[in-house]
Amino acid sequence: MFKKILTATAGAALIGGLAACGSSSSDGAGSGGSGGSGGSGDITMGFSQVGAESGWRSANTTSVRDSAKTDGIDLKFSDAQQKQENQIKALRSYIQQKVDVIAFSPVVETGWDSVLQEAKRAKIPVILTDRSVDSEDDSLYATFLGSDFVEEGEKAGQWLVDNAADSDVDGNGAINVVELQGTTGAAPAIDRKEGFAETTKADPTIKVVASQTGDFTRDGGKKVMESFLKSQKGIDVVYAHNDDMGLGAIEAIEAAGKVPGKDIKIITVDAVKDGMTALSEGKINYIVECNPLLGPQLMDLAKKVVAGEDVPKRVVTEESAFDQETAKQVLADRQY
Ligand code: GYE
Repeated sequence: MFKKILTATAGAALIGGLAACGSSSSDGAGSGGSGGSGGSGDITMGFSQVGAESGWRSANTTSVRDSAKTDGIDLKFSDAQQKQENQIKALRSYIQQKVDVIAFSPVVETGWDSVLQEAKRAKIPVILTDRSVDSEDDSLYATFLGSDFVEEGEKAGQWLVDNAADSDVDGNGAINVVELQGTTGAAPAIDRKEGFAETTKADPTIKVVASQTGDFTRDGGKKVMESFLKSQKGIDVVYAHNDDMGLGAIEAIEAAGKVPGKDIKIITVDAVKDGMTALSEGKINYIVECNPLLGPQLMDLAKKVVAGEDVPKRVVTEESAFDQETAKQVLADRQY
């Protein structure tokens, strides 16, 4: 183990310059003398982020960067701009650089086995952060830290079942839902769809009449909602897989002369500040929380994994959900 740390530290020192090319950047966290329990530069982590598509993602990136600094972990950070090929490139470069540990948030669920096998052969442990992979071989990663997205979808669906009477806005006995899906093939898009569909089965008047991806972005949500407003009659509810797409939908609904939260009910996931503000203003009706502040737990797991300690294969983050009243109460203290 000791030998491995020595080799990796030497490797890390060499890489400083290399990492500056492409979309990668070396934060130099830990090398600036910011201190931390483990001392500067003991552990080098290569982190491949999905992108900067949403408020959630920005808060997640800040949390990872800040926690690395606090813990004295040397962070190599790269932004994949929501493209799997960029993430695979980043992972290969981290393997080449012989980092001590790789963490990444896989943009989609499938297609990771070969690059993860390369990391395994190089004896570099991998931590899945936020999103998981769909692989038969769970020896390809040390642990998965993140939310239970199926449960989030279930909470969203349960709110609709519980508020069905109010949600049949046009009172015609059918609750027509349009769904704004996250990135196609991404774990949170697949699971939030599934959880919602399962739970809303309990009420046969609830029907998802259209479902399309808005790629987790505000602009994507707006565009898809504009087209739904043209193609669908009698939309009662929008279920958006994240706040940003819900916020985009609000713009489209207002532009069409309707009142979001009243003429069309809106349910979203994340609970970032902009979403919570819209909820407290009555433009969104319900938000299921998804916590982006994974940095401290990630660094903790990384230290254990590098030290060869056992860690649980799955670490689930704790979350709640908010209606318009509770949003007003917590908004002032919201960090992100
Ligand atoms: O909900 C969304 C982001 O993977 C949980 O990704 C994350 C999701 C989050 O773009 O806003």
